[in-house]
Amino acid sequence: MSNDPYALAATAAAALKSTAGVESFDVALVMGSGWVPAADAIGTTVAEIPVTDLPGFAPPAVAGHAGRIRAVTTASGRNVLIFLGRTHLYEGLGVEPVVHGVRTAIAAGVSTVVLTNAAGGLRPEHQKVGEPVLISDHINLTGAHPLTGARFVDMTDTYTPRLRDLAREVDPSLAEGVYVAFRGPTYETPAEVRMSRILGGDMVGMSTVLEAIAAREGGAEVLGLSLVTNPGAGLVGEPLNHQEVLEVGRATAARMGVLLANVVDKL
Ligand code: 8IG
Repeated sequence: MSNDPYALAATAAAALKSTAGVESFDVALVMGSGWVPAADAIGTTVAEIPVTDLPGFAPPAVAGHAGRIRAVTTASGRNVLIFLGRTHLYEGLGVEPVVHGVRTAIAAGVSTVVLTNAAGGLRPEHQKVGEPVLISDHINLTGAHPLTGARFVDMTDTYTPRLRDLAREVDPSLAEGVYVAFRGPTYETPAEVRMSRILGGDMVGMSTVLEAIAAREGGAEVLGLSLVTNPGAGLVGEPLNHQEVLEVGRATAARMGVLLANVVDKL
């Protein structure tokens, strides 16, 4: 097996296309914590493959992250890859497994990558738990980066304005915000939450930014959506817990599914 991550992604993409019997894919959706139940609304399942059947993917490590890739055809005839779960930097496997799904999707033909996550809200005064927020930009505080060498990729419009406009056509109530990514796996301290607000952040999470960078490097457009499942640590009294994240996901799955299906239809 090659130790070139792009060659590994090309190998995984070839296996994925032949297993699914699909010649090329158009769109990839990465379903974060809380978003997996929304996947059923996107279209008709053509195939579902455990990630571990393909080269380069780490087995799932988090409850609510199923570790499967679903190939779906939408009503409008688009071929969609849905990643039911993702690999996180905090799993300790390094940055390459984190972005392997996005690179595989791009190698399989994808030109639009929709990244979803569950996140802490830094603006509880106007972010309700269970509300989706469009990611307008990000701040990468993970201390990691998927690119090495002189790869001076422009990051001005990482979260493509055209796709955000389109998402707002589907749901005019969508707010936008800046996603601040930490490595995790701990949630932030209250001081780190205050810092993130001062830096201009609106949500905090442990995913998405490295995948967005890899997608931009690969020439794909990115749409990002955070499901706010808790206020950032210290902003309200309660300590944070992962079960609540999954419950918010289950409670909002229908709305998130309709939102994603309608967005994908308009792409
Ligand atoms: I859900 O408050 C979820 N994921 N870093 N902070 C970070 N990640 C999160 C949070 C949070 N809530």
